[in-house]
Amino acid sequence: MDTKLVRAFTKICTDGYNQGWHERNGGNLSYRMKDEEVEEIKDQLNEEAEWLEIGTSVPDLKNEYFMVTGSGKYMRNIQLDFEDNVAIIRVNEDGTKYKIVYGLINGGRPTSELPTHLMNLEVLKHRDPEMRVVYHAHPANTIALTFVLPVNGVVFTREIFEIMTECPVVFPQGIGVVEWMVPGGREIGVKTAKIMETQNVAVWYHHGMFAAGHDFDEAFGLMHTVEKAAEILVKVRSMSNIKINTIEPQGFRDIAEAFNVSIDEKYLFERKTYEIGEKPE
Ligand code: 2HA
Ligand code: ZN
Repeated sequence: MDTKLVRAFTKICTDGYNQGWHERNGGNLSYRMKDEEVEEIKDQLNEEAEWLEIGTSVPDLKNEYFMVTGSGKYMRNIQLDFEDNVAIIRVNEDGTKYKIVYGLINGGRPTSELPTHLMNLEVLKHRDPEMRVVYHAHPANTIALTFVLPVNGVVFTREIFEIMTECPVVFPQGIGVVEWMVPGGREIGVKTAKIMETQNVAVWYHHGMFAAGHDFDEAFGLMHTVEKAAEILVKVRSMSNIKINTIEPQGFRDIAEAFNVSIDEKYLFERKTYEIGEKPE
């Protein structure tokens, strides 16, 4: 299969691998397909495939088609063999089952994080029908921060916002966090989808990150921006736990006005010192 969508899906997988975010089979990707994209390849889809349990229910995604990476598959191999590593699935009439209508030609199942991907895509569709991409990766600096920052989305967001001026412009809604949990099931999917009701990025403690977007560029760009800021914060904290200069709360209000974005005041708490990871009063 060689369509514009296949090429764009493949590119983000390769780009993420080249960033070092996809060791072995780490990370996964899903995309809610447009009607015209399904139409384009309709004659290649096997609608006779068996129905399988999703493990959760996503009624508002009924009958829709998704392009998803395969469980245990390596992101670095997608550019070599798309049909072996990626699936197109269709969700059934009540949103509890799916069937593999294309791909995974040598067997296998969609990503182990399928419940999280579909629950996120459902919530994102409610927010904005054109939000179509959910991307999961294991970027090292973001994961490193989860060992030194409290499990607190406000603190995590403020630290990342302060470290690079671009951050509150790119994701003014901030970052949601999920405490360490066993991955792959419904429970972690529910927590992540709750975050995606209002935010585009969720950090899983000691595991990785989920980023959402209208398209692959947006989801990749968001992951890249958070991870770049996390890298700088790791460097700063490696030198000292105290910042002697930083962006002050009023600076963020000025950014919000200049770039016409809305930054929640909860992120703009006053701090007594510039100790990294300090919690608000
Ligand atoms: O695909 O990243 O979270 C492997 C994972 C599971
Ligand atoms: Zn993972």
